[in-house]
Amino acid sequence: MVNSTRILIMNKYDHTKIEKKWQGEWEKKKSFSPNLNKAKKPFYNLMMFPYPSAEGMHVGNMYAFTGADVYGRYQRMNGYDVLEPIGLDGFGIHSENYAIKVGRHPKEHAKISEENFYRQLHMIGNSYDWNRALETYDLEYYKWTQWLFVKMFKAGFAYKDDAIVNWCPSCKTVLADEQVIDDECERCGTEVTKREMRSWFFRITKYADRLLENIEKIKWPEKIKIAQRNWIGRSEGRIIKFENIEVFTTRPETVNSATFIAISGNKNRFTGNYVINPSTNKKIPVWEAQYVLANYGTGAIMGVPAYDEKDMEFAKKYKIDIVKKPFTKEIQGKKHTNYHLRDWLISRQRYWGPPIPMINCKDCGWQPVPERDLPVILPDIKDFKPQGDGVSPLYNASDSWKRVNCPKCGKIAERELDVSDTFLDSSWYFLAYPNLGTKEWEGYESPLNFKITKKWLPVNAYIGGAEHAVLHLLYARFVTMFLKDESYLDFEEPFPFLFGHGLIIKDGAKMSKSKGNVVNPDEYINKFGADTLRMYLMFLGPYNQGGDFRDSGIEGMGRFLGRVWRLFTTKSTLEEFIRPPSEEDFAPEVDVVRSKLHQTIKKVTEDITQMKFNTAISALMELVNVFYEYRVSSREYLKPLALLLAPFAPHMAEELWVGVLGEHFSVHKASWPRHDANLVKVEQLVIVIQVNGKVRSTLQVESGVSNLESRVIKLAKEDKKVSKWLDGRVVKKTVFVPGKLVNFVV
Ligand code: ANZ
Ligand code: ZN
Repeated sequence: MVNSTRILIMNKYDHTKIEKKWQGEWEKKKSFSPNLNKAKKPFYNLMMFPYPSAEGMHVGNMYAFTGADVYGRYQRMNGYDVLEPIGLDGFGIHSENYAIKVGRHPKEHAKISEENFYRQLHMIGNSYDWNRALETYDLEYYKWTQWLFVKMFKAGFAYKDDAIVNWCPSCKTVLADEQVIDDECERCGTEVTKREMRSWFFRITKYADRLLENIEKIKWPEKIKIAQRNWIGRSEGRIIKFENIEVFTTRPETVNSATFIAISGNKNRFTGNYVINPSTNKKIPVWEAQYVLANYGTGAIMGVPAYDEKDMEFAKKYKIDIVKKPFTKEIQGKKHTNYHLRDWLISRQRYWGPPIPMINCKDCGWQPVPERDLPVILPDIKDFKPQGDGVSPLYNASDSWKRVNCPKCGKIAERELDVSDTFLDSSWYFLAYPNLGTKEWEGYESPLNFKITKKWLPVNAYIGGAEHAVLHLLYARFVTMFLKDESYLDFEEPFPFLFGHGLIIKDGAKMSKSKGNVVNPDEYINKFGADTLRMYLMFLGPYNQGGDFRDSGIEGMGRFLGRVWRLFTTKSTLEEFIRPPSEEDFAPEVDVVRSKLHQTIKKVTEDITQMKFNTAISALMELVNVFYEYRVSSREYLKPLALLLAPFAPHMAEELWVGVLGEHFSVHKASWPRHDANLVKVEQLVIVIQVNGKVRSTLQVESGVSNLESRVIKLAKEDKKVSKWLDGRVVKKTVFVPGKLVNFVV
C-alpha cells in the first residue's frame, strides 16, 4: 500500500532551535525525573561528582558526562526508571584556590561558577533529573556531612592526634596520604613537606581487611582494583626482636644473614650501638637510615644485604658485612600484619569547607555538636585566606561564633576551627540524591529514608575517571561500610559496577587547564549543536580509552547527522520502498536492508551494553549508507533508526520521532528495538569473477544480493584483484550468471 500524500518539505536542520525546544519540553514535562516511590524498575545511573572550576566545563568533562548519559538513556529505553542526578562538589580547596587566584571570595565565586556550570550542563542535553540537583556548600547538604562526622566520633571512628603529617606549602594545609601523589600535592602539584600537627583522623584502617577482601566481589576495572589493593597494601610478616629493637620483616627466614639494623632517620649514620642477632648470636651495628620509613612496620628493619637490594646498596656504601647463609628453619618472632593504608586525615586549615562540628570544653574534653544543632554554619569572614602557620582561617571568625556552650556541662567552650576535607563531602553524595526531599532529609536524625534507600541503592552504574582510583573511591567505600555497621544501610559496597572512562587528548596531552589545551564545548555546541559534539566525542575511540580531539572530525560528524536528517525528510514518506522498480524485482533488497537493520540493532545493543560507543556509531553509519543505497524511506526502517540514534543524538532523534514521523512524545521513553535472530543471519554466496574466462577473484555476498546484476557487477569491478585486470582496457561484454558467476570479456 502506497501512501504518497504526506510529502515532507523540510528546512535545513536548525540545531540551535531544535535543541532548545526539546530541552525545554523535557524539563517542562519532567521527562527525566522518575517518581522514586512508585518506580518499578529503578536504575541509578551516576557519573562521578564534578567540581566546577570557574572557567566551566571543558570537552574532557563533557566526554565523561556524555558517555554516562548514553548508557542511562539506553537503560531508560529498556524499560528502567532511570535516575540520573547531577550536582556540584563546590566546597573545598579546588574551588577555593581558584577564588583566591582571581581575587574573589569563595562564596561569591561559587555562585558564579554554579550558574555557568549548570548552564553548560543544560546545553549538552543530558537526561538529568533537574529536580534533585545538590551542591556540597549548600547548608542543607553540609548539615549531613557534619552529621557523618558526629556519627564517626560517637562510634569511636574520629580522633584527634598529634602526628607527622603531609603539609602543602602552597595550599597551606595538611593533606591526607591519598592526596599526596609522587610527593606532590594532588591539587596544586607543589612538593609536600612534613610537619607535626594536631589533626582529626578517621579510622579507615579498621576496615583495611574488609576494603581489601570486598574488592573481589565488585565489578570494577582491573586497573582500579589493583590500585586499591596496593594502596591498602596488606603485608604479612613477623616482628623480630633484636634486644630492645623490634623490626618488621616479610622474610624471617633470612634473619641469620642480617648484618645490621637500621632505624628510620633523617640522615644515614652509625649510632655507635650494637645489638645481638638472635639467630646467630653475633653483635651487629645499629644504623640510622633515610630509606627506612618512620610510620611503616616498627620504623626499623633488619638489614639483609645478601637478600635485599636496598640493604645491599646501603651495606656496600657504608662497608657493612655482607653474609649469605642458607634460609633458617627456626622462624623467629611473632606474626604481624602490616598495612600501607593510614588513617584518613580529615582536618584542613582552610576556610571553604564544613566546619568540623566539635566543641572543646576545658572540663569535658571534645564534645560533638548535638545533631539537632547542625549545621554549624560556616561564618562569613573577610580574611579567609590560609595563613600558613597552621592556624585555621576560622580563627578570624567572631568570638560569638568561636565560643559556645559545652553541650555537656553548659560552660563556655571553644569550637574546632578546622574544616573537613573536601573528600568527605563527596564520600556520601550518592546516598543523598535519592533522599533529597524526604522527611528524613528535612529532619536531623539521619538523612536516609529506609524505603527509598533500599529501593535505589547501591548505585547500578557508576561512571568516572580512573584518577580517583584510590581517593574518592576508597573513601566512599569506607563511609558506606561504616554506615552499614551503624545500621543506616543494608549494603556495604556503594558501587558494585564501576566503569572507568578514558581521557581526551588534545595536541598530545591530557586536556587540562594546567596544560593550557582546554577546549570549551560552548563554541562547538553553538556552531554544530550538542548532538554533533556528543556523537563526535563518543566516536573518538573506545570509551574506556578516550581519544584525540580534532576539529576536522567534528565537521565530519556534522555531515553525518545532516545525512541522517535528509534521509528522513527529503523524500516522500511512503509505506513501502520507493526504489524504482526498473531493475530486478525488489524482494531481495528487502532481505538485504532488513538483515542489515537487524544486524545493526544487535550490534548497537551489544556495544552500548559494553560502553563501546564508537563501534555502535560506526554501525549506525553503515546502516545509514545502506538506507541511502537502497533509497529506504519506509517508516518500518526509519523508526528503528531514530530509536537507535536516540541515546547519542537525543535532540535530533526526538525531532525525527515526534516532528517527522509523528510518533508520540518521547523517543526517550519508547522501547528499544529488538533484533530478530533469524533476520540477522543472512546466507552468504560465493560468486566467481573471471576476466576473459580466467578466475581472478571471488566475491562473498548476501544471497539476496547475489541475484542483482548491476550490484554484483559493480562490486566485482571494485574488487582489487579484478580491477588490476580491467584497468586501461575496454570491457566488451559482461556475462552474469545469477548467484554464481561474472565474466568480463576485455
Ligand atoms: C628483611 C628482608 C629481606 C626484607 C629480604 C625484604 C627482603 P612490604 O612487603 O612492603 O611490607 N621494611 C620493613 N619495615 C620498613 C620500613 N619502616 N621502611 C622501609 N622498609 C621496611 O615490605 C616489608 C619489607 O620491607 C620488610 O622485610 C623489610 O625488609 C622492609 F630479602 O626484612 B624485609
Ligand atoms: Zn597544594
